[in-house]
Amino acid sequence: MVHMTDAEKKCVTSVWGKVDVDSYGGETLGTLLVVYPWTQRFFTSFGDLSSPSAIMGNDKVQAHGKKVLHSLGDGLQHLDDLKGFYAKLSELHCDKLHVDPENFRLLGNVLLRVMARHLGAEFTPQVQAAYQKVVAGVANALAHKYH
Ligand code: HEG
Repeated sequence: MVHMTDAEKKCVTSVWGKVDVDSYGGETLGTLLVVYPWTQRFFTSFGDLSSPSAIMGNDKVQAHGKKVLHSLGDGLQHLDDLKGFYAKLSELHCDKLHVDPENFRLLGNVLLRVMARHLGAEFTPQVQAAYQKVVAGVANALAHKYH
């Protein structure tokens, strides 16, 4: 469980209102695949991932990034029970997808950089601190069912 003050939770919710989930989602997943190329192995069915521009312009990457970021956004309503909220997804990523949980942490940190790039001065250290807790909590929850 993540330990967040009420002020941090409010901050997270209000800043999320400024996030363009559809567009940051694709940018986040695309950046993950470019910066940490070994993560591409999970997406071999997505077609052309042969260069940064191919990856960033790949419709399946964009669509999947959206899905992932919407799921993370839904998790913001369950900060007191992230493990419960992500239990089924954790099982899926472990048993069916075999995604190394380290990748959840990488994706969380890429998301923070994408948010910083778009939100500029609004992404204060305080906001970043609150979101750092969120992405760590989500990554822990997604790793929770691994065995
Ligand atoms: Mg995962 C599927 C959420 C990180 C690889 N991911 C999914 C799905 C969701 C999701 C909601 C669809 C599940 C379904 O079809 O029922 N993923 C999710 C979150 C996060 C995450 C919330 C982290 C915050 N995923 C993640 C990472 C990788 C990955 C880091 C690999 C580097 N996810 C992955 C793959 C699939 C999903 C390969 C199946 C994609 C497909 O074939 O459609």
